[in-house]
Amino acid sequence: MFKKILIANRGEIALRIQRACREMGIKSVVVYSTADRDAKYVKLADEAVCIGPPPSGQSYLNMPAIISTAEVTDAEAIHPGYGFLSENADFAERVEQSGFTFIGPTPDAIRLMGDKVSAKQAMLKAGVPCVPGSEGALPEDPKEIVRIAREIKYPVIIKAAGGGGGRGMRVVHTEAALLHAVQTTRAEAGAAFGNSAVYMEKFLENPRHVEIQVMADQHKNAVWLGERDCSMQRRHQKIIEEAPAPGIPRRVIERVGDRCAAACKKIGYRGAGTFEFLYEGGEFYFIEMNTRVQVEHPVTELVTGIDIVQMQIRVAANEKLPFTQRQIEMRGHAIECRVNAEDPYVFTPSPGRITLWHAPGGPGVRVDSHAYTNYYVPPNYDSMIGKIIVHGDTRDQALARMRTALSEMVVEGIQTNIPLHRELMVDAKFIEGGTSIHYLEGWLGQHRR
Ligand code: MV4
Repeated sequence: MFKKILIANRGEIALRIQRACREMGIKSVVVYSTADRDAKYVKLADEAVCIGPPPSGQSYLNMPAIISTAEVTDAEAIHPGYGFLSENADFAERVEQSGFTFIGPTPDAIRLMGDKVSAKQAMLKAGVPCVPGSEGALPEDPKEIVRIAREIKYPVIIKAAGGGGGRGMRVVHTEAALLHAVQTTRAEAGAAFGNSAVYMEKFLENPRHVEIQVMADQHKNAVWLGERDCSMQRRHQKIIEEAPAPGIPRRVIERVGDRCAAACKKIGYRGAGTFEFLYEGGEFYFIEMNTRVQVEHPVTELVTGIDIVQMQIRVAANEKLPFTQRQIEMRGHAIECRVNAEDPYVFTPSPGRITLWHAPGGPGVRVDSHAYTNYYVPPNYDSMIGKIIVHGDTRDQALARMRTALSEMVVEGIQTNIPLHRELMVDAKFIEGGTSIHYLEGWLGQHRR
């Protein structure tokens, strides 16, 4: 096992990784920007090295600064967390070429999944159900493009191969609008991602977003750790996630989960990963794969009892997965609310000094946050300052525990989205379960103030 790991991230996930290291007897090095110098996890780290000014480009995205910090501190491995460099294949490659272990998949696997066209082709080949669409990237010939759309039937969606996470997409309802949409999406994709390849899919009008967590070692073992429903989102930012996904028959999930694990084996995947699906009309349709640990991983940890971050470290150190698929048991229900420093209804960021922070507790309540009373939320990064995660024997118990937790939570000095969470936890449709990816935006329109 590693003796020392460098954490190339900030905020709650830096603290989360640090906790995993400490529990495993591994020393941790954190790198930080001057905006994060007072963060608690920086003080708690075995070693902390300032790598630059607040802008991410000069700190958390600065590959030479991070790799040279690993060199001078004698770290053996680098955990990239989520966001920043976590899905950057060139970074993973440079980490390994410098003699360190990248805690994540191989650069090849990151690259395969980073290109959404090659990702979909690989998944189709591995037997994972995908959204009906073009075979690979769209050709140049306008007649061919029109033919493909007629075959798929309108509405269709044009997506950039280099996009993902909601960037570079355009919905097309009629043949009249098709070629212009393809041209515009191509041009935007070329400018934004340096790759103007686009592909076409049937546009699913009212799906849920359900994802499968996988974990693979370097000894040809791969398992899936259940699903998460992440449909409650606004502008591609998830705010509530839960496991299991309400109302989906177990056999349907098991079939797709087994496909995901088999696909991991087939492509030689290692580490943690997430297969993103749209779920509509009782069917799963693969859209993208994320090759990192995700913000919402704790809901899976609470229902499986498996520490995903520790497992990432173990498989990176070449250990075998300590369980088989049959040994994985899902118990109860977990819900996560992301706490953002923002106006709860207008969503403008609300950085600044937290004058009072009181986190909830009690049975089945977990809070993952680097915040505390007197913590200053810097304006330079994502507005998420923590997560409240609850577990219960049933979804009803989890909901009740989340309501209780939210009622205890106190954050003063800045605005947060906690009032929004309190309202959603008593919303009849959310309580019923199974709302689509469009529900929250519709709800916000109805509850405008
Ligand atoms: C789609 C779709 C409907 N049909 N693909 C948006 C993010 C990216 N990961 C894929 N996305 C979508 N792809 C087809 N064929 C609708 C979305 C989508 C979405 C997906 C997941 C979560 C939130 C979303 C919000 C808007 C659109």
